[in-house]
Amino acid sequence: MSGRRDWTKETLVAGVRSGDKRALARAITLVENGDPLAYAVVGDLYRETGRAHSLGVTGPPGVGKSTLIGALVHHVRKLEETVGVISVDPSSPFTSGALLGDRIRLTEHFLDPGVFIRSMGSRGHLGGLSEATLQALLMMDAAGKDRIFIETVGAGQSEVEVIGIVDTVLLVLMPGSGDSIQALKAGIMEIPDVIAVNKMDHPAAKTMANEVRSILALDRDREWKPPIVLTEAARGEGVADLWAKIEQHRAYLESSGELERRRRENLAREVFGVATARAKEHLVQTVQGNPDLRRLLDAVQARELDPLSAVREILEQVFHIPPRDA
Ligand SMILES: Nc1nc2c(ncn2[C@@H]2O[C@H](COP(=O)(O)OP(=O)(O)O)[C@@H](O)[C@H]2O)c(=O)[nH]1
Ligand SMILES: [Mg+2]
Repeated sequence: MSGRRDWTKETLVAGVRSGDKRALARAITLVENGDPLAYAVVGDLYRETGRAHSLGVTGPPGVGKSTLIGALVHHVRKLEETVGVISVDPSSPFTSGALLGDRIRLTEHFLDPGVFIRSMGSRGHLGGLSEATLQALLMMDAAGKDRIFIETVGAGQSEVEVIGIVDTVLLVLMPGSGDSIQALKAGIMEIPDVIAVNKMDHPAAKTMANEVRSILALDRDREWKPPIVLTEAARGEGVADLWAKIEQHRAYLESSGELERRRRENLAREVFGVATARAKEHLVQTVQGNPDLRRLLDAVQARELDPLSAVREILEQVFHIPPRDA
């Protein structure tokens, strides 16, 4: 028997639609490689998406995000819902071969047909990591997963962008993650929808929770008050409570109309983001490949042409954008 199977758009679409793990895995690999076939598959399936609830799980390294996701998957499976997990944490990919202690909770789910777990590499995507992650999310959605969890390390621009595609944002902290507290306080970090203070077995956990509570209290006119839940992910403590809060947020999103508003905003941001990245790529390549345009840059360097005149000329030639001034 041949191990390889030649997928076509039709077999991929049908496979993803039926929830076939191999088709889903293949489709996501194609997305990661920027293969046009992947975009055709997403294009075919897109109308069937929008059913899944997506949860972004963010926070500093080591707070217990992966462990907590494992515990949440366990909990959700008991409720007979299906789950897709996407990890965009390059430092701790979920691999089926991993034997490290903190991955055991997830590896127990690798054989469960109701769970699909996937790491996303941060290889060069024009539209950034969020582009590939969104495509993967859409395919898991089309594959019928009820819940999609996305793990990101809460630092850096690309992680912020990735978190920008989900419905509900869960921030995970632990006693001692003072940087995140500062970031929340300074307004650098968007207020998440739900906060878990993990490692509640640590003596300083309650103090930490109180500190977060006092920061959130400053923000009185927010309609949705982000709940704070103490958890011990490694033992599953507080996980049912955390899930109840995530569910409350989802219900709030639906009843308030916020879900539609948020998705519209997220998708528009994504479309503009990817379009901007593509336009930039086109600009760079066109200028590099065109001696006349390159000469404009030389002329700027030689002080024969001012920078904005060069801009005007380049935009006109590359994008047919007419000069602004009459
Ligand atoms: N004491 C304690 N350790 C935990 C808890 N949750 C996770 N850990 C441990 O913290 C470490 C980091 O966990 P991990 O899930 O990989 O964190 P991530 O980097 O945020 O994904 C691992 O050694 C976990 O076993 C907890 O509730 N209590
Ligand atoms: Mg992790």
